[in-house]
Amino acid sequence: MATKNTPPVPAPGSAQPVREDSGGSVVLERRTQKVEPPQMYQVVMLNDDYTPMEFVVVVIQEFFNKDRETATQIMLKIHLDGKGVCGVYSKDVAATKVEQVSEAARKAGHPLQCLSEPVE
Ligand code: TYC
Repeated sequence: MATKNTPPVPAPGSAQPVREDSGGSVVLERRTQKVEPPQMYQVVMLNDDYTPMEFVVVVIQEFFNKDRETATQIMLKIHLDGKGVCGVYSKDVAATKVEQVSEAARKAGHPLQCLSEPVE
């Protein structure tokens, strides 16, 4: 098999510091690798006075994969508090959700707004 005797390729960022000890031998120093989890983004939907509740519920079900009960609870929270989180995603996915919601609202003629922001 072609891959059998190939030397292991170090993962990016995993190169170990190299030094020589007093005897002139090459020593690889042990290093604990730290990988930060990626920054996540929450998609926040804003309340307004014109978008129908039913439209918001359907949008939350469709684009945030929520069941009707959960979508209704999120919509009511937004209606009462002025805003609410519909989901938490990687940066690119969150941006896509914002675009999908904005496009659906624009097509339907509703002023529904949403945005994405870093979590914490
Ligand atoms: N406040 C709207 C109404 O009373 C309903 C609504 C809920 C609109 C959530 C936007 O993100 C929203 N028809």
